Amino acid sequence: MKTQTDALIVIDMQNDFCPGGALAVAGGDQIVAPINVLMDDFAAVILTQDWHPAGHSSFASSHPGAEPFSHVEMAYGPQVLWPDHCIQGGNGAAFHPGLRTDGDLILRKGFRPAIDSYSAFFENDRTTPTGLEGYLRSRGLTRLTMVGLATDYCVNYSALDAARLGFEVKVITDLCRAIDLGGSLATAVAGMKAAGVTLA
Ligand code: VGL
Ligand code: ZN
Repeated sequence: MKTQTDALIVIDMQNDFCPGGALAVAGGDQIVAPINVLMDDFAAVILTQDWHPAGHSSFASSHPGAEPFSHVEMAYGPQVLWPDHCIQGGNGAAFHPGLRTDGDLILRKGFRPAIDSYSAFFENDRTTPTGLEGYLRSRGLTRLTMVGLATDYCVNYSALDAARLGFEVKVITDLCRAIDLGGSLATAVAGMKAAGVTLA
């Protein structure tokens, strides 16, 4: 029986994060089929979608002379500069064509031009809310299982914020894939463990 307090949060399973995409995560497409199966086990399924306007401030192309994967200091703190990805309405922003999208909620994030949003809960200033916390609380969903892309960025930030907000959080690492930029995967795993996130 499905537990009415359990939600599955499927993070950023979009074309641009899969092989062939603008910010491809190795093996990103391999987790589509098992995630589809896992959806059947949950009372609530939430999908997130990275959703940037063209010229977004997290794109290296918006910073003259900057290379993709370099770092800059934004008003809200350090920010990695990414290749242009997940442009609103484009094919790169679309979900992987094999992914089930019959979940309960599709939450878009990263749509404010001046601020990136890795987490499904807060933008990268760690204070501007996306509204997901309110949705979960008003439905009584207190136990969250997270899967998707990428382990060390959007999954990691979402898990840390959820733990900080008092949700019970599990990340199924087999159903995530990482970008792993300069040791970011090891840092993310250690950080999630320290925050009390269960890694399964
Ligand atoms: C992500 C980098 C930039 C992610 C999104 O989904 O992990 N990473 N935008
Ligand atoms: Zn993004």
